[in-house]
Amino acid sequence: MKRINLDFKLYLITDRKLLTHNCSLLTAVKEALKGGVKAVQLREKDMGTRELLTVAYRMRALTKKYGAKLFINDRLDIARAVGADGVHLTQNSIPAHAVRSIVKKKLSIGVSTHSLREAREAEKGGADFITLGPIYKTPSKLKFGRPPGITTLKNVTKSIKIPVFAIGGIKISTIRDVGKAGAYGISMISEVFKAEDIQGKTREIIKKVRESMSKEVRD
Ligand code: 3NM
Repeated sequence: MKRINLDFKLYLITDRKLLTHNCSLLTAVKEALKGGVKAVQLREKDMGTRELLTVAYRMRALTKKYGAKLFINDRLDIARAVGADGVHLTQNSIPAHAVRSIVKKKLSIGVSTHSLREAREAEKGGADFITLGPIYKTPSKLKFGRPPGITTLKNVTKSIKIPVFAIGGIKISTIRDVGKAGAYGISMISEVFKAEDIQGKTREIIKKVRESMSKEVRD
């Protein structure tokens, strides 16, 4: 059976548009890293390629300094150029199996999924982990209708072996519930980036994750 050992439980995703307290994306991520976050996904969908590459290089240097992993949303080319740890694929990206055939074991692959079918497909394609969501209502995903929610999360975590990160509207107050539903970890944007004290908030989230999610590494 496949050995799974991811050394992070909080998967922070960036969105510079959600920063409300007058700080830059890099400063915000630095605060989260100081608060203990160990995995960051650079996801700035509206950024042009050159600007994204520049930000990705800086993000690589910063995450390395704090011993954290860096994933790049969708862009395998940028992930390889900056020496990221992984690429995070969407349902419109090149599929996991095609990325795996290029990168072999050199890069980790995360995949965004929204149903059991997508989760199974990602696992079969060689993904190292998935996000599954939205679990709760979240403004950027309202256009997709009713979220798959906790029921789908339970179903997916029972059915696949790779780690599942719950995403979408996750708050400190709901970490316990997604943990009980079998999530390996959580993925967040606004709970971290909308905080006035990003470092303090990250610490609080990590403490809650430690208290309420399984530490197990599954074989
Ligand atoms: N992907 P917040 S939900 C980027 O369901 C993203 O795949 C989702 O932001 C999915 O933590 C989501 O602020 C938004 O709700 C997560």
